[in-house]
Amino acid sequence: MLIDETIIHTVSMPLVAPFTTSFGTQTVRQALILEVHATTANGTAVTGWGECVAMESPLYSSEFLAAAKLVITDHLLPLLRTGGVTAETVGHRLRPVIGHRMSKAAVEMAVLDAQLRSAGISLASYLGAVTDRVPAGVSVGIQPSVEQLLDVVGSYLDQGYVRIKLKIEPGRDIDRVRAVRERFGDDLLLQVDANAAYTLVDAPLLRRLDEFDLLLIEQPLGEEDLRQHAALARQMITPMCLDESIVSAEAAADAIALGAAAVINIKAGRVGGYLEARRIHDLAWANGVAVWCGGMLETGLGRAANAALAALPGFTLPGDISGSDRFYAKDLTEPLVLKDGHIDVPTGPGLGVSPIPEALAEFGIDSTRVA
Ligand code: SMG
Ligand code: MG
Repeated sequence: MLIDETIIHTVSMPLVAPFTTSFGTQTVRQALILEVHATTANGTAVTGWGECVAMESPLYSSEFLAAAKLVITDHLLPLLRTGGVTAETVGHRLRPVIGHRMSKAAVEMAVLDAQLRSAGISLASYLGAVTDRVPAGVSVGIQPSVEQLLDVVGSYLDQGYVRIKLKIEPGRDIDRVRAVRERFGDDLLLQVDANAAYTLVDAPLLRRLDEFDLLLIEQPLGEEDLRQHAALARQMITPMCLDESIVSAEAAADAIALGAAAVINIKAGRVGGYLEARRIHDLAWANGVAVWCGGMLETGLGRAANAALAALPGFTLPGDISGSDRFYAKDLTEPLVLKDGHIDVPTGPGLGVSPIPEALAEFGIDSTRVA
């Protein structure tokens, strides 16, 4: 496939409610949407879509939207300009650029989508999906009060979500978890995510979470603190899960070897693409480490791709794969809908969904053409 041109759309999508984590509050999701126009070996024109999960500010990780756009335009797309490109070789072609995995993931996603659309294969079957629907968990932001938290959790449970993830931070942790456990009972699948808000000095505090029978604790310590996560894991009963720290299959291998991760949150964007995400799935599977699919407030494009990934056999825990309406009153694509606590895995070629032109026009704030 030859890439003819790429259009980088910046979209700004209002959230249905503010989303607060230990690093800040978001009311709008700005995202980069890549539209790749290519020509296949037999001369057919094909379009592929990719989504970059970088946030507006470098708070979740070092990557951020403005830098991602620059890297994609000036450093990644030029590496794909000469000769034919396949999805399987994009990662290798982009290797000279260090880091910038979210940007690389978006480019690979668009090429993969184009390739699969032209071949008439769904992303799910390409990746090796073994199920046609995936259980949906929901990530609940830090709420102003315990009462509000209980209301919000209750309404998600009423909608049918099968697992609740509570965002926590120092001062809004033990009491929040206790209140949710007491109100909704011992059968509720419950886990917490700290987004790196603690240090190893907090081990005695974090150990108090053990009494609440959580599925896991996600990324309590810093991105680079693999060894410290291993030390904390030895002091806790609650299974240790890593998110921010797992930036590649190599990082996953190190984390597993060190005993820093009993569970891994896989996000294709964070690790450089869906192919690396599948490699981490395979590695974890072979090591008896459970994985689940994380979320980055994706539009329908990334959400559809995540549902395909989560349909692989090693994804034994419910993911942060909520319905489109958990974040957006109106999605960029046809919405993904929660049905009986599950999200259907798209079956159409490629991602199986595309941006609706009117929605792209409505939410788009910039379009840059890169030849
Ligand atoms: O897409 O459902 C979603 C969001 C899930 O909590 C979520 N993501 O650390 O796992 C995480 C966060 C990262 C984004 S927070 C702005
Ligand atoms: Mg997380």
